[in-house]
Amino acid sequence: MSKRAGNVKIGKATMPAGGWGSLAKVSTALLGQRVPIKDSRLLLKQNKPDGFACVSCAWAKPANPHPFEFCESGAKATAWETTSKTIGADFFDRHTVTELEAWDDHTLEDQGRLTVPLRYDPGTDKYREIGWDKAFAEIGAALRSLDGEQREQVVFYASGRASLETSYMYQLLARMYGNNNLPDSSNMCHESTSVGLQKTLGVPVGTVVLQDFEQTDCIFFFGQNVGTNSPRMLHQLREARMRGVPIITFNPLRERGLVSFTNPQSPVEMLTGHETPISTQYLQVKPGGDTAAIMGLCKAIFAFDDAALAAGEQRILDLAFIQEHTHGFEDFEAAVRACDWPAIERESGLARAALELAADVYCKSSAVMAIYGMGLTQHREGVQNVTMVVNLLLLRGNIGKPGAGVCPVRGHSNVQGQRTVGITEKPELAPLDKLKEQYGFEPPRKTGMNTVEACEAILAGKLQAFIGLGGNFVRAVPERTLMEAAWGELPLTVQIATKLNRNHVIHGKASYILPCLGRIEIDRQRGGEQDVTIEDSTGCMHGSRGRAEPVAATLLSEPAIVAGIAKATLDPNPRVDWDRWVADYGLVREAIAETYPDIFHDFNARMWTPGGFRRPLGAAHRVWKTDTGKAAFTAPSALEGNPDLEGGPGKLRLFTVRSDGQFNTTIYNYDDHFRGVEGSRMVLFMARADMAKHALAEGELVGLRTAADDGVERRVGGLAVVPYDVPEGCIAGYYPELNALIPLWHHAKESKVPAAKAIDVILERGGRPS
Ligand SMILES: Nc1nc2c(c(=O)[nH]1)N[C@H]1C(S)=C(S)[C@@H](COP(=O)(O)OP(=O)(O)OC[C@H]3O[C@@H](n4cnc5c(=O)[nH]c(N)nc54)[C@H](O)[C@@H]3O)O[C@H]1N2
Ligand SMILES: Nc1nc2c(c(=O)[nH]1)N[C@H]1C(S)=C(S)[C@@H](COP(=O)(O)OP(=O)(O)OC[C@H]3O[C@@H](n4cnc5c(=O)[nH]c(N)nc54)[C@H](O)[C@@H]3O)O[C@H]1N2
Ligand SMILES: [Mo]
Repeated sequence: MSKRAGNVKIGKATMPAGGWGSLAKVSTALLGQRVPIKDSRLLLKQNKPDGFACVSCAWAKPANPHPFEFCESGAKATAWETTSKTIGADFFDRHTVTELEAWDDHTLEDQGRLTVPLRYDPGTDKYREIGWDKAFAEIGAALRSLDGEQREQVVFYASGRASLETSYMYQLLARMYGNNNLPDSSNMCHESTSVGLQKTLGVPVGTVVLQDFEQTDCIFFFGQNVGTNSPRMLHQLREARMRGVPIITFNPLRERGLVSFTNPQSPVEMLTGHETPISTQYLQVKPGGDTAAIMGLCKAIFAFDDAALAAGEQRILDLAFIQEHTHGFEDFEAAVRACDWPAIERESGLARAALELAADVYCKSSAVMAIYGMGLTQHREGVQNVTMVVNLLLLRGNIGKPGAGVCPVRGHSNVQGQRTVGITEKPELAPLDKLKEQYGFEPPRKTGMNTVEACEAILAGKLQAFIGLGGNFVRAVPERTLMEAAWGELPLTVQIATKLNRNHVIHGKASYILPCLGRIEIDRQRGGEQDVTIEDSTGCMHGSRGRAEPVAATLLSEPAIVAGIAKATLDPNPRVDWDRWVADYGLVREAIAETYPDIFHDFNARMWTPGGFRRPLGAAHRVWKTDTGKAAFTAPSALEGNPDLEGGPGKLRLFTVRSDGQFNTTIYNYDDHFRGVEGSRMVLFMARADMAKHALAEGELVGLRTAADDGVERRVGGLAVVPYDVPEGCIAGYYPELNALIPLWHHAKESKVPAAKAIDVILERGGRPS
């Protein structure tokens, strides 16, 4: 039954990003998933003020949406969730878990939606149906039986999709149970942002909103693949380009969506195939080389400023802003001046002249915005990369004015919001005193585990239970081989999920799968049909109303499941009526508003504000909630992003990326239309010069071994070589297939985000180094 990836076909990427070339395939995606015809009209409700918030990415939802406010990625996500394919108890009767373990990720999820609660039966090696009440009672009994210290060994993971209401209830469950072990997919994603921006600007999130795109006059774009991962943003980029706004891109790989874009809303562009070029300058920085690249930009800016000063012209630096609003400028300036061009060129892989050209554009612009993604955050120096972006912006006062600011592009559709309502392992980021006052319990004060620490605890056999609110933890984290082996020793695992995935077949000793409604489905409770809310990437909160009939009557909503576990696990608390909350999510919103009045006052009244209502962000108004009360310049400590895994002769630097055929560990298909690959995800993108150096032919199969001397062997084989425009010495391949190569200790220093964008590896042929 296991469907193996077919042979790889390498062609030309002919599809224009965002064009009908891609939207035409939407129908194929819908058909492939047996979506009821009436439900295909659902797409018109996607990201609309009275519709549902897309379950794909977190990009902003405009107040005046396009008629089709969705993209190919969003349409696929909708189709994938609203499929009429289902799996019930009979499916699990037919297959042992050992058998399912051999199935690949696509095949597992492609079986369709989970419909009944399941418990693993070790006697038959099968998942068996279990009633909801029994499931809650057993999980509750197991969790209740743990004493105080053991309760600190239970992890409550969240994957970034669940609503603000569910997330708030979930964090309350964890804290009332007795710990702050609330790791989130954010720990593998934008935690470098949350740490870096908080430290320098006093906010954990970006400052840019959609209107800024209309006012900006220059965009710097670092390490984000907009065409695949947040295609709706192409509208804003295209409109900016039509106004003549330069877009300067830093990315080791020439990404289709960053090169040009066809507007599906424009009949003329559709008919003529006309494309708008997106990037005006494309700088193929080495993976991990962004700190060096930004040092180069800053060095050039200082040189231009020196020249202006000498010539008696207007200064380039915004000295008034620096004086009034910032701290640490002198140290930063000294670090930049001390850094020499040869080091910058070596570490960034970019020529001085190219960086000077980009710096010149920066200096001639009065409102600059910096957009970035995983290319900056998933590095050893991920936090430093973020603070370097802030340094660049601060030099000319590009924060807190229209058209300027920092724009981290978040991944999961509510990952930012989950953090906002208390899903955090850092007690200082949660309003614990307020929770104590509101609910009359003593919230735990000890720092909880983040994702990497949860993995360490699992490897050390020190975890009692893992509860997952969505996600596919074991597939998304580094160190796959050791993690999968250790997972089986976990006494209890509970997965709240929509579809079968690797982390259900890799399970704990006692294991439960609890199937939930998706956000696109109508959520009927005692108090009537319920709506939920999410926060987008720009800090705006939106209502979301399910529109599709639930795929099965046996599903519970996520709030109902969290409440079910909570009621079975916690001592009754007269101030938390879980049943009333489930009957009416408006009451949960009132509770959220009470905990976070600044952000969520009048929550129920404001949740349908077109374009969302925005959370207050000091930095957007030049109010800096930092230690010094000012925005901070930060001198970088090191230029190179990868000091622990040493690059060098015989080694290549690997970075992992996504394709348009996936949403994280969910593999829709084996194609990557933008990069011209069909039929396989087991590929390596490599510069022709490196292919020649290693005497490799196109399509030839190679293996990789991680270059780390820690006694752990990390290998992945069977990768077909694809010639691609990447810098020499660097190769790219797909997440999650290559996660076995990432050591768990290889993570960002301050944020512990796994460094998935720079892994030093050795190429192997026939099991031997090439
Ligand atoms: N269709 C689809 N949409 C998605 C997702 C999905 O899997 N599929 N995932 C969602 C999630 S959770 C997230 S977090 C986002 C992720 O969205 P992105 O942030 O775009 O993440 P990646 O695909 O990992 O790609 C990162 C980009 O960084 C580049 N890069 C790699 N290393 C470096 C470097 O050192 N420097 C620079 N400057 N660039 C580098 C890569 O070439 C790639 O273009 O997308 C979200 N949206
Ligand atoms: N090498 C490498 N590793 C990476 C990354 C990388 O770029 N490179 N990226 C990292 C990033 S940015 C992220 S965010 C993580 C992602 O890590 P996760 O968020 O843990 O993984 P997903 O693949 O998004 O989870 C998919 C599963 O979620 C469940 N699901 C889907 N919708 C719902 C829902 O509505 N409710 C519930 N309860 N469950 C649902 C389904 O069962 C599905 O199988 O991976 C990280 N890992
Ligand atoms: Mo993410």
